[in-house]
Amino acid sequence: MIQLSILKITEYGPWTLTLGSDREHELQMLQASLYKQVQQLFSAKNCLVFLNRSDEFFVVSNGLTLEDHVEIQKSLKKLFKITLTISIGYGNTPFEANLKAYDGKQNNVILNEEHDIFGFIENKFEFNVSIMHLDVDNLESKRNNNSPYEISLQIFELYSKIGRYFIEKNSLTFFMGGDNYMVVASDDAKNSVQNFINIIKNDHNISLNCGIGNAKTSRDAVKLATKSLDTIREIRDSGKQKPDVYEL
Ligand SMILES: Nc1nc2c(ncn2[C@@H]2O[C@H](COP(=O)(O)OP(=O)(O)OP(=O)(O)O)[C@@H](O)[C@H]2O)c(=O)[nH]1
Ligand SMILES: [Mg+2]
Repeated sequence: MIQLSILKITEYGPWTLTLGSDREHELQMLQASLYKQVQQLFSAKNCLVFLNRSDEFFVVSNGLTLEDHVEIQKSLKKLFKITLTISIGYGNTPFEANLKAYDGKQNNVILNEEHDIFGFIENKFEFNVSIMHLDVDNLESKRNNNSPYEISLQIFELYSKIGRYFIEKNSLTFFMGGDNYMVVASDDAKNSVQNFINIIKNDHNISLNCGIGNAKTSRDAVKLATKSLDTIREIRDSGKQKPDVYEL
């Protein structure tokens, strides 16, 4: 079982209009500092935040109680003019947890009215999470023949392919910057990642490496996924035949 918390800026659209049209720089600075604070508050509680769109964040919040969420809301309220709405859900797969959180918000299932928290929390289950850290093998070599902008375009096209493939496996993909992607993965996703890597290699001539981490909390799972990825690099750099996938 996995628990997911989705944070979204409350009534952001109408609020942005109040800044007038010379607002884009202000919005970019606000979004960057908001992301920093949200990551800081949740990582202190052993979670990792995935930046979805800049006004929305997904957190694998295994182990966090309603009280933890209230505490984070109080901290954010002190720091920012805007406020956030939180929807919490759980499920057997990451995508199901996302649907449950969405359902809680749509149907106005209130967990804490004062702090804008909706959805469902259940502590009777055992919570686990699997993270797949995918990274392009030797992206640096592509720079010889491609300009920065062209590489970026390829990276975003790949993001879309990873997202589309793994939503079919009830999993959620996030772009982490550079050539890094993380999939909050179901068992089905983990079992099919080698097949996905083969498809991308054959169709697009891009080699991917995938480190997998499993743990109770998302921060631990991400740590293990990145460690797995680094292990693939170490095997490769020692001159041995590298695996495409490594799991801890
Ligand atoms: N989010 C995130 N970004 C990273 C990480 N490591 C590297 N990056 C980013 O990814 C870019 C590419 O770095 P690498 O993937 O190490 O370069 P590479 O040439 O592909 O080398 P290999 O992946 O070892 O084959 C860097 O410039 C960083 O922007 C990481 O752990 N997390
Ligand atoms: Mg790389």
